[in-house]
Amino acid sequence: MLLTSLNPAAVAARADIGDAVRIGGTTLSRSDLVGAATSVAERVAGAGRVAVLATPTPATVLAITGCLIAGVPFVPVPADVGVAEQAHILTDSAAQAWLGEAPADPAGLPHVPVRLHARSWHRHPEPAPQSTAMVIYTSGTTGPPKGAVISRAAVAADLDALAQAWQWTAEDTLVHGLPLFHVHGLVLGLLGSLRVGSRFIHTGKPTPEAYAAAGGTLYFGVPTVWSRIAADSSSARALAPARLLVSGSAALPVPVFDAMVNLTGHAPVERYGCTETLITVSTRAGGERRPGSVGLPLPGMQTRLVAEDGAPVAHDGETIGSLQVLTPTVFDGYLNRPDATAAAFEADRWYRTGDAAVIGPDGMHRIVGRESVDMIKSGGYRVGAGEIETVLLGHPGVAEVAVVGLPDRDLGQRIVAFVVGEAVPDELIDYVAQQLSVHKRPREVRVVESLPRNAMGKVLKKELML
Ligand code: MLC
Ligand code: AMP
Repeated sequence: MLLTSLNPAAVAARADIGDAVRIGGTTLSRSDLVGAATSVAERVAGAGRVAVLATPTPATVLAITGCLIAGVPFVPVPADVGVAEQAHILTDSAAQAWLGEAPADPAGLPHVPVRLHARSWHRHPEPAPQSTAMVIYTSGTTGPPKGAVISRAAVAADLDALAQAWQWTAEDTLVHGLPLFHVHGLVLGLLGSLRVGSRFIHTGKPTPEAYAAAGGTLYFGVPTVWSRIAADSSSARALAPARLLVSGSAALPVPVFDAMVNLTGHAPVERYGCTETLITVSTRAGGERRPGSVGLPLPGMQTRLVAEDGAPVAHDGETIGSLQVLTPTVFDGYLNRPDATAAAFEADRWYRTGDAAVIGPDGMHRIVGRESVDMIKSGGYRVGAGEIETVLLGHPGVAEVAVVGLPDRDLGQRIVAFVVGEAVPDELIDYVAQQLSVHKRPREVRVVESLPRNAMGKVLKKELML
């Protein structure tokens, strides 16, 4: 039977093995973590939903852990959030307060600080497995981000499957420097460590030097992080004593995979997933780690490929189809968006990932790319072109706009806006950074005379990507 507890029970059980969390220059022992987070739980118990400004700090870790203990759903808000995106997240989620770090603009909500030195040892009853753990806002192809409602049972099932696939135990020290407002850094990194009982070290920025100095056994990174490490041979060599290096959130380029093998002696494990389903496919610590492949479905999960007309696609290692998954880790729907939730599923409850993939006769999966040009992955961040276009169209100097992701060696894709109008490019980049999250700003704005359109007036984005 699945143990659904997301309390840091595993952490508490290992008081003998010292520190639990190192983040923002502070180390929390196992009793610091459990005592201070339980004290947070006392203060928030009974709240409907709270917002957590997810900066990589002890206050954020304690706020999140406290919510899990109390069974209060939390909404991680991007640390670099802008005004329009924050207003949308707060209104849509109906968060009642900020918990943990103080936002620059609380937007009228009360702020409940976390007391690092408070302690409580009260035992809270375990919340129902089907109850909501968190609501993570994630971009679609159009419109503002949608709140994916993720249950405690989904998180627990995913972490247990990953622990099995990666032979992840309480003896590990997990290191990463990723944001705590998305699945990778938050669910896998932080909540994974709490559930498995491993030490958790957050490096701040995920620089090659910081990864090299951390002395972990298990490292998580997006491909941009691994590619920067591969370009810094002395930092890469310092990772040789680690047990496992894991890449995900975007495709790991084969040359980066090869460079990591050469420099660290480790073939990276690559895994695939999304906010809505958590991680569903991975190569294994004890199995083949094939460059360019994300491996096999995790235990308890199924995948299939379908053609445009819905017909099954052969698992022949060549034919591309739309990837769908059936998994106990799937989300409960988008908050306030029954239309979008319904559109995300087939009638038989398989989730449409929006990714094109190939599956081999041996079951190994290769992700070919996104089906929509309007979903951009830059540095592992998922960014909807429509969201940026809407903001840019609100600027007085912009008459028409099309946002695309162009190939980029460092970031996978870089966000580029093609604009018709009088605006100054740098002003537009800053404008997006103020309104949305800073990481959603275009790297480049190209002012053009006109946008290529078809007879119906629709912008031909593929032409902009040539
Ligand atoms: C960036 N800079 C700019 C700019 N864009 N300056 C001017 N104009 C612009 N348009 C600046 C930055 O502020 C920074 O300055 C410097 O340039 C380098 O920026 P960068 O290239 O963005 O690098 P960095 O900030 O280091 O970010 C790279 C990164 C980051 C990899 C660390 O993208 C990242 O954290 N990605 C992780 C995303 C993630 O976790 N995704 C998981 C989603 S969950 P300065 O001064 O700061 O150096 C998911 C599920 C799954 O996908 O499968 O996991
Ligand atoms: P997000 O919802 O931010 O978690 O982004 C999910 C998307 O990231 C997926 O739908 C894929 O497009 C992409 N993705 C995640 N992991 C991988 C991977 N290993 N290879 C290729 N794409 C990936």
